[in-house]
Amino acid sequence: MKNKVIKVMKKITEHYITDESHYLNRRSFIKKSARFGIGLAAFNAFSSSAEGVHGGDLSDKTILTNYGKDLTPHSFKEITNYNNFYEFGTGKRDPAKNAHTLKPKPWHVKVSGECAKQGDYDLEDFIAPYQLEERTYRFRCVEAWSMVIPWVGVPLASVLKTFKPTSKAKYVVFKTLMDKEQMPGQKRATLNWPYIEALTIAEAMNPLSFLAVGLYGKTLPNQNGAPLRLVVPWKYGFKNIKSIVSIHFQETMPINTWQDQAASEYGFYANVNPEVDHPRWSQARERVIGKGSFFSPKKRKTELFNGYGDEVAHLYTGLDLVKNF
Ligand SMILES: Nc1nc2c(c(=O)[nH]1)N[C@H]1C(S)=C(S)[C@@H](COP(=O)(O)O)O[C@H]1N2
Ligand SMILES: [Mo]
Repeated sequence: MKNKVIKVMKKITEHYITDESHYLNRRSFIKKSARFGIGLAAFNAFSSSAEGVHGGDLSDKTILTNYGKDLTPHSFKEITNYNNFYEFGTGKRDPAKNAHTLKPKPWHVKVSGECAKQGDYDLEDFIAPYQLEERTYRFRCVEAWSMVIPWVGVPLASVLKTFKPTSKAKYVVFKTLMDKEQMPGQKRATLNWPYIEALTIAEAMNPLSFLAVGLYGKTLPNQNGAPLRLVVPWKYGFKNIKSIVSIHFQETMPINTWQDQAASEYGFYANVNPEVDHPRWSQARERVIGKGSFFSPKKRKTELFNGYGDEVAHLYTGLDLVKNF
């Protein structure tokens, strides 16, 4: 089955890729994917329906903000049918098809480590104190595709401050649910489960950092990381960890899941940067999902920090962004 898929992919690749370096990158991508059984998904762009599990209306409780007011969001259908969520399979359509087994309610978040207010919180209580905001952010996956997504959620900083991190809290580590019944993809060792991501405390406290509980005015569909996921729009998509059950403050830099998988390819920072290529994807340009045609997809130039440099560049003064990719 896998071999068959790869053959088809090669054919598509030849039509799809005009640029030679892209073509070579794709080929090595395909080879590597065959070895690791990951990633071919970038080609499954042509979704039809599958609304996915989509919950309650949040619009009454949500204020609009100016974040992204000049951006045009992708459609709900695009945002919920072209996903990366390996706990439900490695294809872009798999999460929409499979994530119905996730039970986002009730949901608990454990807060631990270097903070005064450790505890086990019911998600309702965890989010209730904060004003929900709608923020439209650009979203950029390291696979060189992008979307625009209207999130609903709360600033991460507001939430983290209430737990009173100590002076030793230099990093915030997030974990996804570990449950093979709810997340059947965890039965296979595709990644080292549970999925882990982290930010420096300064990154986490940046006003752009966001904890999303919804999109398009409704609670998050399971495939987008229900009921709680991280949104850090200046970083590659893999930093945006889904279905969070644990927030842990610590002094040392952790190894995030994709770094653990391939440290030469995925770093800790993962800031969007057109000048630092991934071994398999040139980052100079990005394919805008759903725009243009199959043979001539719409592309745009990648922006440093995904266009959010005014807000976040100061976090990295003096840091070599080539070494610290
Ligand atoms: N737990 C978990 N979180 C995850 C992933 C995953 O496989 N598991 N994939 C990441 C990647 S690579 C991307 S691009 C985004 C995709 O988010 P979206 O499907 O909502 O667009 O989720 C990120 N968060
Ligand atoms: Mo991604």
